[in-house]
Amino acid sequence: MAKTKPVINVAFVGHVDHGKSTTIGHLMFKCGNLPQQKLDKLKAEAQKHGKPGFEFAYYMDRFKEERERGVTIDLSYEKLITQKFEVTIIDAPGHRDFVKNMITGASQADSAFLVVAAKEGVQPQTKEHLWLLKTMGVADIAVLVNKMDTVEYKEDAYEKVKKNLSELLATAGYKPDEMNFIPCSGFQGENLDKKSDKMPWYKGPAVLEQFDLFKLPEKPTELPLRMPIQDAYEIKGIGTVPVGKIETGVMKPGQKIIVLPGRTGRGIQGEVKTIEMHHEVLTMAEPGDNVGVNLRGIGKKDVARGDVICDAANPPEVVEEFTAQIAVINHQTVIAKGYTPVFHVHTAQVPCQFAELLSKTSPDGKITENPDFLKNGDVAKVKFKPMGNLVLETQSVNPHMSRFAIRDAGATVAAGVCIELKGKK
Ligand SMILES: Nc1nc2c(ncn2[C@@H]2O[C@H](COP(=O)(O)OP(=O)(O)OP(=O)(O)O)[C@@H](O)[C@H]2O)c(=O)[nH]1
Ligand SMILES: [Mg+2]
Repeated sequence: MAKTKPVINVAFVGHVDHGKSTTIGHLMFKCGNLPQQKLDKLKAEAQKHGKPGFEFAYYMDRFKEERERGVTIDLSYEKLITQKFEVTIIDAPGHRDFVKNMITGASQADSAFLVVAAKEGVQPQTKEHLWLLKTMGVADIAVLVNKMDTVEYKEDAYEKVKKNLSELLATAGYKPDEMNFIPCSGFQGENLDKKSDKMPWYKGPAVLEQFDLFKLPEKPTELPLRMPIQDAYEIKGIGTVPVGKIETGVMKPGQKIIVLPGRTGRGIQGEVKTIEMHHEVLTMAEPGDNVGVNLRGIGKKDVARGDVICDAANPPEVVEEFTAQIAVINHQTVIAKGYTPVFHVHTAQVPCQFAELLSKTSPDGKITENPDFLKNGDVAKVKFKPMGNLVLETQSVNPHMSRFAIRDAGATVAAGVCIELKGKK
């Protein structure tokens, strides 16, 4: 079936418990995608687990452990048709233990809602997620000031959060003046599908309207096919089905592809058999499409999260070493040569060593060549050596495949972009 509306991927991110899943679930209910009967069942289940109030979140939190604990652990996806778009909503976990899943979600997003609870305001993962959005190239974001019911829908509470967030957004390089800050109550259902009469002081869009205000993402169709694999399923009667978002290029049935780095590090050749999105068969998929593909010649053991499906005629290199520009966001002490944290690149997670510190600019503007160490606030040029097989491209060749986040001991230490690389022989 042909697609009727342009597709955008919108992630909900932000600190744990600020109401991302609840807001999505309630919006789905308002839009008729979650029937009353099913909601009643979810409500009963939430009661049973001693989690009253989690019924809307349960719509997105589908795993047993997520429901028992009342936290989102992995990403979940939901389709919503708006006036302008076919939206894939990506519900990300806020808990700090699951930031790596949030990064995968951010790597798939075109736009995002940063969700902040009105009373709690800016919290650690509000900041961390914002930096990660920036790193993963999500330029178009709106803020949801949620749980407005807990502050009696008062304008001054909203203004306070807006002010704090604006400062944070500006430091991360966003333009808060050009962004929407939407007050809502995900739980009470205020300002979700239509403007709330509880907040007459608010003149901006409701959440549903904001989807249509996001910019239609550019589609880099002229670049070669790159589809980072988010997961690979084995489906009875069909075979191996990798799923993920197409970053660049187009994919068509019959196309020759190579999956890189693959298990061997040298890639594995195959051919696209069929492409599906939301259970519909596509004759062509484009950048931004979140698809499942059946590949001829490729089995479940050949592919995993972090591999990239590439145009066989124009494959990227598996990286021997690379130079990148990084910003150090959050490190306990100092970073020196030899440090080997985990790099999150598209959907891949590979340890890379800081092989050479080439130069740095400190927050005061001072430039140091060959510095001995890096610390928070420094922007640096560094040569890295991957400790495994990794596909990455330079910003000039393919910006969509050039960004990464560096994580260590459960925190995002730095973020960066690849500017030069040397491939493996
Ligand atoms: N009062 C009030 N409570 C809310 C609102 N939105 C969510 N909650 C409650 O906040 C708790 C957490 O909601 P979730 O939707 O699971 O939060 P989340 O941001 O998805 O959490 P993680 O995915 O684990 O990061 C639940 O008890 C919800 O009922 C709201 O608008 N008002
Ligand atoms: Mg959640």
